[in-house]
Amino acid sequence: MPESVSPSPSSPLAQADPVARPDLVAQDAQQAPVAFPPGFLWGAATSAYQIEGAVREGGRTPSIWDTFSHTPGRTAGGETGDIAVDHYHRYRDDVRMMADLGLTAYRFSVSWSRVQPTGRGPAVQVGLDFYRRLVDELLAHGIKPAVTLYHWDLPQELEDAGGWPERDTAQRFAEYAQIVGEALGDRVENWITLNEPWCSAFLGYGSGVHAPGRTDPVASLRAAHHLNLAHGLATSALRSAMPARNQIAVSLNSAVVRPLSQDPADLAAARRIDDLANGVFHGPMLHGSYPASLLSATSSVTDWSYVLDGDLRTIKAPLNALGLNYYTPALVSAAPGEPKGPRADGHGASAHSPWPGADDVLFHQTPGERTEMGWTVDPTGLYDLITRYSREAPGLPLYITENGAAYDDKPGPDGQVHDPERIAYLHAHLAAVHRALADGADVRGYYLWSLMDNFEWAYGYEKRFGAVYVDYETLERTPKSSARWYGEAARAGVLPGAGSGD
Ligand code: IFM
Repeated sequence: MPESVSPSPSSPLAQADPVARPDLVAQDAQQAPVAFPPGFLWGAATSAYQIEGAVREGGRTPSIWDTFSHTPGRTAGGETGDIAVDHYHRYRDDVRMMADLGLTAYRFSVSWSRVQPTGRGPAVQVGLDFYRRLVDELLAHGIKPAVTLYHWDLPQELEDAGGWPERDTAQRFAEYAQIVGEALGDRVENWITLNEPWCSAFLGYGSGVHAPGRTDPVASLRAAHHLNLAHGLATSALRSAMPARNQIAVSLNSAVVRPLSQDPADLAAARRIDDLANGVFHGPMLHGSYPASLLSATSSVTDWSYVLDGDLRTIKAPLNALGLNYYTPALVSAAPGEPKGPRADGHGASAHSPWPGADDVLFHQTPGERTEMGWTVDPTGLYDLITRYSREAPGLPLYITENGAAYDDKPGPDGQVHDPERIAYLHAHLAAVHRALADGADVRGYYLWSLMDNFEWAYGYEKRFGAVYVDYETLERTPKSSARWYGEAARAGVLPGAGSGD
């Protein structure tokens, strides 16, 4: 690796560096009201393959998720995103619903193969027109759009050419970013290059529970590097294609990794997972280097020779903001000599690990209440994550670009969907955001995952993350009580009590 390699200053155990906001602290101390700063964005998020459907319309070609979901045994019940929740045809009603609820922001992703079917060459205008219309509709309803360029749906043609383990895919992504930036940059200010590149690299090419379903640890690390490179190249391409006022960010599912004990072996295990979950992305993106501890821990897997001269400078292209996606913390310990096998790391069962070079780390279930995903509800993790990145990237505004919970929601006898657990979840996590704000963090907005129930990847439609219930027979949308509760918060900029709204 030609460029200098220095350890990332991150530590999973480090403390915040607050510049306290007495106005917000005082409100917390009195227990009410929990008020957010003016201009704070109250959004919801979705992604193209999870909601659009219309997979064969307008010249769109298959992405890796079309191929994967159509492969027997890959998704629960063999479910696919062919129809999803038909947002492609219903987007006008969906936008009106968001406006009626009171949302001020909406984060969606662009389907690469709808815009550039072969993953290279000229754009298909029909594909771009769909997103132009969607953005116009959002703006007409006073909702601020945030565009994610890549939420896991690589055009299949690019996977056939080698996918993310191949360097050329990063160049192709920059070309695609330029196309979308030119098409939407005049009306969309908030941009996100990649969503959760950890999942693309390590679930897609390591454990294989996500598309394209490959299980090769070397490929997963190559993919991680080329996703980083794609982010850096795309950031520069977007800057050249769009007005300077636009904000460019990336959404990381940065893990909150906690050691089971203070035993040095457990601390080292936590460090290893922290490097593979976080440092592998924020190291080069924020600091221009891969953590030295990551390079040494993975040296038996790869020599990192695919990191070429100049790559780290490219990847460190300046950002305007950082997106954090948070669901649950990870609890780990050392397990020397532990045989390889399926792991309870919260990312699906596979005989193959998504953690290259960390086969001797054990994941434990954190105690406490759990969601339908089996993920422990722990809002302190969100506070820790925000304060960590406030220190890790001082001066960089933060957005919570995903946070939410799946529950087994069903309409009650009154036809309404009552989801008090989700209200409690949202209340607790927004209160954690508020506490971080009061302690000096610069959080500019929160996007609930997800606007409506949708295709939850390998879990098919069985996990419902939506604030809006979708009847999968009729595709009718019914706002759950959490949607009304969240809309009330958005309108007032103040959290209603967790007990209200239901
Ligand atoms: O549904 C996903 C989303 O696509 C990415 N982040 C996590 C969500 C819940 O699993």
